[in-house]
Amino acid sequence: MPTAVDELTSLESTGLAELQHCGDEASLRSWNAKYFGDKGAMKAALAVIGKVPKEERAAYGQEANRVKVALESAYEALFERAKEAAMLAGLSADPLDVSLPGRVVRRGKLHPATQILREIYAVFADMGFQVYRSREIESDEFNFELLNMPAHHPARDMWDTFFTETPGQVLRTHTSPGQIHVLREFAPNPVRVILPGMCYRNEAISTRSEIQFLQVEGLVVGEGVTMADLKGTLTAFARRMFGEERQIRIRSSYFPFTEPSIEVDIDWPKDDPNRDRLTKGTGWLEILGAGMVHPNVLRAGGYDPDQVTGFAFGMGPQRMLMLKRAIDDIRLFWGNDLRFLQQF
Ligand code: FA5
Repeated sequence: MPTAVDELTSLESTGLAELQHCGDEASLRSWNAKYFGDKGAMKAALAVIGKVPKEERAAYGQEANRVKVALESAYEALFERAKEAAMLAGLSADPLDVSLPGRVVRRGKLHPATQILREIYAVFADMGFQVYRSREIESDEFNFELLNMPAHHPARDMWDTFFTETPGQVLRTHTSPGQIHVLREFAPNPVRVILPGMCYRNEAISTRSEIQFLQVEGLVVGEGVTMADLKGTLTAFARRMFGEERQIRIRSSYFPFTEPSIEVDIDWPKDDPNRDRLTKGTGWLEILGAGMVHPNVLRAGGYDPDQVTGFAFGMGPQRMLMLKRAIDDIRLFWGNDLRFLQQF
């Protein structure tokens, strides 16, 4: 009469013999289910260990483990071999020509407007400015009134505005209302921030003006801030942005929220044939408006104009990229023409 251990040994030899007959992956898998599945023979052999007579139990346990490992490793070796054979058969049936050039995966790029914004952030970051974001839908109060432009003020004509269906809510016409948000948040501490973002105006669309465009506002407030600081900051900025060889022109101007006010122009590249058309024959393109923060604006922001002064500016990053790269039409920015975008 065979002992329980003998039965294990014969399980091993039947198992190995059957394995030799498995020619492909499918038959190997069903062999595996037969021996190692939930109701498999090996599982059953391990489950009865408790019923084996005590004196045989240790030997049975040892033998069961040996048989299990032997069957498993024989199976795995054959399975690997079958997989490799299947892959080689597939390759010779459907050959892969490794000498064919691969398909180029084009890398995505940042939009030129984002690239110029980041250049601007880098220059101002070096001068100690923080980036502050504020909303694109503003109240009439923030867009105009708190910036020293009451309802009747003729200066409102400079910004032909898109109104929303909610009374008193407008698409901001410039980033300047952000000044009030910053002042109210920082008062009474010193301020040195830039505020980038999208602005909207009901403009006659042209090569230099869009109805939707970016601005970067700047605001510095503290004790003893002067016009000289403003000119120094803007000149240093323009030198880094455009290089030493480009010319900067500062003109006096008017904004209700600054006093005095200035505008800054940069000379269009002299060798560009579009120079006259884009600069209306002047050779200059305006990039920003600026000035010393009006006392009424400081008051609206919670500061005492007898204690602190400040300067502010609002620049057009798209105009700056036009000047840097002689781009002849601002409409190219949002036109989604890849032939334009891929050049950056
Ligand atoms: C203003 O918007 C003022 N808020 C600027 C300012 C800020 C003055 C703080 C004083 C203190 P202006 O409308 O000139 O000013 O616009 C400023 C800049 O935004 C322009 O120089 C130009 O570069 C850009 N810009 C204005 N309108 C457009 C437009 N329609 N399309 C593209 N860029 C524009």
